Amino acid sequence: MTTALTPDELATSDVDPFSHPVLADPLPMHAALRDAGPVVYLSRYGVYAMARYRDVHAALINWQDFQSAAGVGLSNFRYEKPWRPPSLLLEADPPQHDAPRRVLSKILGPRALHRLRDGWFAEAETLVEQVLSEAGTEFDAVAALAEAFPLRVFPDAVGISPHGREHLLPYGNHAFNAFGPDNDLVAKGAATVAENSAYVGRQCARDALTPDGFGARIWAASDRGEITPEQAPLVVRSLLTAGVDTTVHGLSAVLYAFATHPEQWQRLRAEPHLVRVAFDEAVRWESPVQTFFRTATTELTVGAGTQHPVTIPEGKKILMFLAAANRDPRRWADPDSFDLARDPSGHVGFGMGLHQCVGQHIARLESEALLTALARRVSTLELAGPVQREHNNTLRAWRSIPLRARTD
Ligand code: OVM
Repeated sequence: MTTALTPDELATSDVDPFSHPVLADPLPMHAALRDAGPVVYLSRYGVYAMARYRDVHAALINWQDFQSAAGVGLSNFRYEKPWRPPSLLLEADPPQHDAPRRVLSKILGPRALHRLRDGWFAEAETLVEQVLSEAGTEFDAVAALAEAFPLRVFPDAVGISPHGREHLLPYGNHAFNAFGPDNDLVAKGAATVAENSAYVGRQCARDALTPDGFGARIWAASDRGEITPEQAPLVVRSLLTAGVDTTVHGLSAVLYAFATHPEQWQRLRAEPHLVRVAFDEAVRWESPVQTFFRTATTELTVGAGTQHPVTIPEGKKILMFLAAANRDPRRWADPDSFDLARDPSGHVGFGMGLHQCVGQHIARLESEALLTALARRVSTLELAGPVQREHNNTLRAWRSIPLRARTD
């Protein structure tokens, strides 16, 4: 007979996952949390954490026990007012979650993407030509490619105005910081959050959107009664919140991976079909979205049938370390290597289950277009100077990746 560990008996850590030293290099903390047990109590915040692939995966597909509607950040919507009206997708559970999700997954599905494909591949070729001719062989891959490409294609695809787009990245950056504690990173965004939010809010109105973008299609779904007219602007807001910074840091991750793994770049050039696996392997390896919280809907027992099941009280937050799961040696052979020979499918970098990233096909198309254009023109890629991270409570983000790209 085994008995569940109570909070005072279970593995406990006083690490602050949102502190600057950890954000600078989170991998040692990920390993320590995985090794401490299937569930670890984070005493700083009074929350539970999971870092092993098996447990993170199981929790993500169990939306009944691990709810999203109380918020997927540290703050619990049962007790604290959210900083903005909650997302109808991310911060909702069935049944309320389902209609907005169905609408958006159709709009961002394979047929929509097929229409965009040739145009985005041409845009990527134009951008790469422009960077190589104007900047030459040395440039900052974050500004010149990872930010420039999504900003060139995605806001147009949504159908927003060309004016004011400089608010998009700071808004997303703050939204991802806001999932963490009320620390210096959140304070840094506070000065501009009102104007950035007001900008994003204005772009969600029907008359602010071009007639055949994703935004107009969301409003058309409300005309058909698939969602209500009150829901439509919030669904547009999800695209503008979740669709920009994530792809910027995902593209940065894959460019950094190739710059530091020259043999993998040669392999990609020899086998261009590997562009698709390359992006998913980079998302596994880097996990641009590092974490999300869930909330226990009832008292939960994790690891029932194991020697030390853990009880999580009802209403407690549980931090899911997607990044730690994606490098768990219990699941992945040689998890720290970036390797195009691996099958990265099953990674939890886009989440898993009902809430799995609805924009993942868009993200893959962006990277496919950009990497294809680069692989055609660039024979060798290397770092041209020290890289700089941008610390964020949720994102594994970059400020600068100086690259040298040879075209001979
Ligand atoms: C949203 C959303 C969805 C995924 C991530 C995210 C800021 C936001 O629906 O607003 O991060």
